[in-house]
Amino acid sequence: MIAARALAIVLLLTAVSAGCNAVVRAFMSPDDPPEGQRGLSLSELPPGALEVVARGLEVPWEIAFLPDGGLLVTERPGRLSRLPPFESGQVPYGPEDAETWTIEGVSAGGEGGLMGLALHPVFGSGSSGGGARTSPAEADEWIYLMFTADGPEGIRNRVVRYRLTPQGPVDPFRIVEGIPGNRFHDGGRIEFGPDGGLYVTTGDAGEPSTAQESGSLAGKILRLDDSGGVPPTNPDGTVVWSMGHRNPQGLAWDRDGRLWSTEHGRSGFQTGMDELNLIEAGANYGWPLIEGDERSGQMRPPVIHSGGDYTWAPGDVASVGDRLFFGGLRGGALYEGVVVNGEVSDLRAHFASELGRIRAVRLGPDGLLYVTTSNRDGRGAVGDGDDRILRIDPTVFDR
Ligand SMILES: [Ca+2]
Repeated sequence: MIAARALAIVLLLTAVSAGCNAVVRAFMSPDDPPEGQRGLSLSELPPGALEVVARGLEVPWEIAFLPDGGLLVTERPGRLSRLPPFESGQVPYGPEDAETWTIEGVSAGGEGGLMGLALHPVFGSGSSGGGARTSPAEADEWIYLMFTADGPEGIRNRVVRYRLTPQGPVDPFRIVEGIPGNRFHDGGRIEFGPDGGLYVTTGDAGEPSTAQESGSLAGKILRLDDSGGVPPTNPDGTVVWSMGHRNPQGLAWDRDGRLWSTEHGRSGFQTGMDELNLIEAGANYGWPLIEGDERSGQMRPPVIHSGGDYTWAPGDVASVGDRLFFGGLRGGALYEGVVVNGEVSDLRAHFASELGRIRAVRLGPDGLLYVTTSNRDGRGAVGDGDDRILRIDPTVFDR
């Protein structure tokens, strides 16, 4: 590992003299996973365990499953596409098989653009849900997108609700806007929790101190109702659910209902310290005051982190049984950890350096795990068919 780091530094210094773009490329190449964490490789999978669902995409950032078995996918440049249901063994879908809509107002640059996607919990049910949390009848058509927009105040991120009709998304309604944005650290994941709240991750937008400002929407995890209001059970009477985040990229609830979030640690000439956090209402996750195992006051350290010599640069996270799976962008792997009582053990890195950068990770209603590659985001090596949506039978990971 030390030799690998030394080599990386030599490559980096070589790249510095070769120009800025080369610096990024050398710096983003994946390291080998730490000793003892290497998981499965593609050659170990039984036939048919991994299938390519779609190819020829450009930075697919998030996917969602439609009631008819089809898929929605966002691409960061600003496109939303709908794919028909995928039959096992069929030819992968290409862009020509998708219905695609350009999302008005998206400004794509750096890490920003069209990012998160979520369906209302009653989407496609033909009802408003009933019970204590009734929604308007049209809620069964509501989808939500998070994207970067450029306006008079500069680059900002927003979450917009639409009605998804056969003709595409219509009636945009901004439910939260003015979230600080930048070429780096735009957060972007949105997800409805089991409590019906809409959770939103926001990055520090390159200004670390804002993560510690309770009045700023930067460096937070937000919780909203389905129209952008403040749920009465939020900790401080605002949309802020937790603070002190640098660039949280994933959200998932485990089978006990606990919320987990992946988060990028420091970058630049220092790397690593990427985090998997257990999110609790009103808690402070420390950025930029503490990282790794450091402690200070009531600030929460991550449950696990990558260490200072290895980088996950995590994408989204998904809960499958007693496992958490999360994607690695720079790490170039699908990570799997075992969850017991809020602790994570036995972390493994599957398919290390075999698929490239992995961003979206979702458990499908069919019990299969869907992931997207992100090799066309300017930081990866573009492989055959990239970017792709893949699905994997998670029982291959049973130990
Ligand atoms: Ca932290």
